[in-house]
Amino acid sequence: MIFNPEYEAMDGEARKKLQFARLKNLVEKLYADVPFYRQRMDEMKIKPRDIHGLEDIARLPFTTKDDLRETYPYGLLACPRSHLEEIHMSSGTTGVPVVDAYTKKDIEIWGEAMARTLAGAGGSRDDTVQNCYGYGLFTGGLGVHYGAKTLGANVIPMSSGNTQRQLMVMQSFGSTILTCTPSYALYIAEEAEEAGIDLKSLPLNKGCFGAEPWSENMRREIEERYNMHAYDIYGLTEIIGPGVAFECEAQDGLHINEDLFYPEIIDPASGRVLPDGEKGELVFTTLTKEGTPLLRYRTRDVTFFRREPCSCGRTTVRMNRLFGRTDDMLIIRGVNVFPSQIEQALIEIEGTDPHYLIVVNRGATHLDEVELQVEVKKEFFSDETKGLEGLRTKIENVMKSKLMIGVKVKLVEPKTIERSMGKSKRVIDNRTI
Ligand code: DLL
Repeated sequence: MIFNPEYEAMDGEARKKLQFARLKNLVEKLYADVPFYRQRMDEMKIKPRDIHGLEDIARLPFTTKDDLRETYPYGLLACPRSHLEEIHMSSGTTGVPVVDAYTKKDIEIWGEAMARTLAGAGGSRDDTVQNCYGYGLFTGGLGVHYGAKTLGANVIPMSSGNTQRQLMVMQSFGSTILTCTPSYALYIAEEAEEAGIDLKSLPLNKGCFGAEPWSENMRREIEERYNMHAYDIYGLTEIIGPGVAFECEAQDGLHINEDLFYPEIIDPASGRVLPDGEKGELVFTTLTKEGTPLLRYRTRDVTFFRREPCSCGRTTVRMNRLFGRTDDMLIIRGVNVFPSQIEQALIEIEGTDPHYLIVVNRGATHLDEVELQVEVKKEFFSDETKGLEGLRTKIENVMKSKLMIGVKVKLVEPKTIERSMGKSKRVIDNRTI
């Protein structure tokens, strides 16, 4: 079912007109109300009146994660603070705080975008959504929640974790849609198997999975283990959270809600806009947002666009499943982590050298496990084991509080981590997805 055919199945030319009107409005607003954007546009000698067509977007400035960091927390706010209704922040908070501040209308639009997403997977008001994305600052939990409510479905706000209880609820309430990260879906499946629960016999028949990279292999495995259809959903805190793009029942690319988020693919090196079909960095402009609207936000995610008609009847552009990122961001159990954050935290801990290696594995449980190998200063290493154990626990605690993920620390002797003549290799990612 198409949740909102007026916009999702809109005639292409009419949509372009709508996008242009919204873009023009946005640029005027940003120039008038957000000093950061006014300054950028002044520097580039472009005024809102110079925007005559959609293609003129290429003349407007980009916004980057660094810009968000420098303007944290309220520098990009485009409305009075009293108009805000909710604030979210990206999961990897410390190094790169990314804020999304929503007005009442922004939350309504989020609900709409997510209702489209759930409907894309075949969801309707008859469904019971077991929502195991984390509730809180992370956008996954509440994003799905608002979408389910807008759709008129029943939502069980489980949040992630406590797998035994997830299984109990799944059986008792007859959940029909599962929403969580794909790796958590597989983890639940393992636990079910161990507990002798036959997932295939449950009413659960579809799932919306995203927030981390996954593959066709993982899709097949989830579909097989649950006897369900598994759909890829995409979004990011900066733009709205989940609800930016979603797969329909054709499972053939993700439809972008392009009346709400204007998408571009650029060459990450030159910033040049690339034609449809060419792989590059995904860029979004928020077309209706009131709280923290963004102009040409560089997501660092890599994909390409397809515009041929889809069998589902939606006319929106589709993006391919993501190929990866242009930066070194890791997604560990749904939490965004930059190696630089780990480095920053280590520098502050006495007794360690800034030589480290992050090893990421996805074990039999399908959950990400991180081992952080850290070199210990010479004087510390000759110390008694008690001191070393204390240091190890301290690093683990610091990482837990700064990164919000658990890491296993392995202290190693000075000069054991391989030195590099060029760009040092800080991460060994053994996950095969
Ligand atoms: O992960 C929002 C979300 C919640 C999306 C629930 C889908 C479902 P952030 O924590 O800001 O927001 O992380 C955004 O996660 O730039 C991608 O690199 C990655 N990502 C999100 N969805 C997918 C996906 C949420 N379907 C970052 N496939 C993005 C691959 C994804 N990577």
